[in-house]
Amino acid sequence: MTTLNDSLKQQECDISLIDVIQRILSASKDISFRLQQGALAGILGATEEENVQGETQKKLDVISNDLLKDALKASPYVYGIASEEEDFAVPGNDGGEYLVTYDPLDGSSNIDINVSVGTIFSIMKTTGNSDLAQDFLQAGTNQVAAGYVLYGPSTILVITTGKGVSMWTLDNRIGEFVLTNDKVQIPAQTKEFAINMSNQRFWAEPVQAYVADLLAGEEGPIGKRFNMRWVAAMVAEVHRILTRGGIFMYPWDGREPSKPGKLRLMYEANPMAMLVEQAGGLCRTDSERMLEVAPTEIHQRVPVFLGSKEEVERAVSYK
Ligand code: AFP
Repeated sequence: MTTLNDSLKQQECDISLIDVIQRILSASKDISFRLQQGALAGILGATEEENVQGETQKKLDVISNDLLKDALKASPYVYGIASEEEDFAVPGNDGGEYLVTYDPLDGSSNIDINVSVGTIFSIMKTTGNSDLAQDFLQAGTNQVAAGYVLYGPSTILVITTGKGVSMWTLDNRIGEFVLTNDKVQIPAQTKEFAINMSNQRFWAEPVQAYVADLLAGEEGPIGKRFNMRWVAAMVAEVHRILTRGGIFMYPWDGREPSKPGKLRLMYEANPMAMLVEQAGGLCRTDSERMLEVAPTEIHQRVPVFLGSKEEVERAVSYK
């Protein structure tokens, strides 16, 4: 049986990177266990706190964030950490070489209804910038590894170190991730799209026109009937797309207060972009390749169009 460590070594990852990845996974196994316990663990419901985005934090958001932070801070190889649930970058160890960004529990509003959520992570190298917050502001092309752990009917790790994408299923009997797909590929074409249709009236004209063409089906200019799916957790949408193709969109919209999108570049869009590109798909903002966006702040938001190559090309071609 190929172990994850063997696979990472075959991909020429050094010991320090493997250590960082294994620490993320050990925290994720703990998160997976707590999610499975659900109400039995007394963890559901909101805290009184709000995070930096002004959203109500779920208790398990806070617990997951702390589990990951503690695991990573204990690594001699981690120089700094940035999380959706931390207002500012958190220092790690001075001798460390890696920067880790993560969304500890993406889709957390799904927890109380027992629907899939996940942990998304991205790993880069420090540039040596003495200002830690600035050190993080590197384009997604600098990521050395990215992935997510999806907590669904089974717990699945999806990971890339820049040499393709593999999927690993957590075998709870042995507490290890077991390789279940070593060559994840996204089909170039699709008939499935994902977008929060309730925001339709706020979208910009090109997105209005593109989605109208999708809805027009066989009679429209695209000439095929599309199905729609919306789990409301990016991690689950991306997992569906890595499994059978599709397009996922969270575009800019004109709601007030105006934001450039809902999703965050550094710990949602960039790691997903690396996975999607490594699996043969595309991930773009409305104007550029996601991995080439020059970040201006850790909690920056971006519009996202990702998935099957030909469909993403079509979506962003509307002007
Ligand atoms: P939460 O982690 O706050 O639940 O947000 C999840 C998310 O950022 C992303 O995973 C989804 O794609 C998106 O929100 C769903 O947003 P809607 O609220 O528009 O359904």
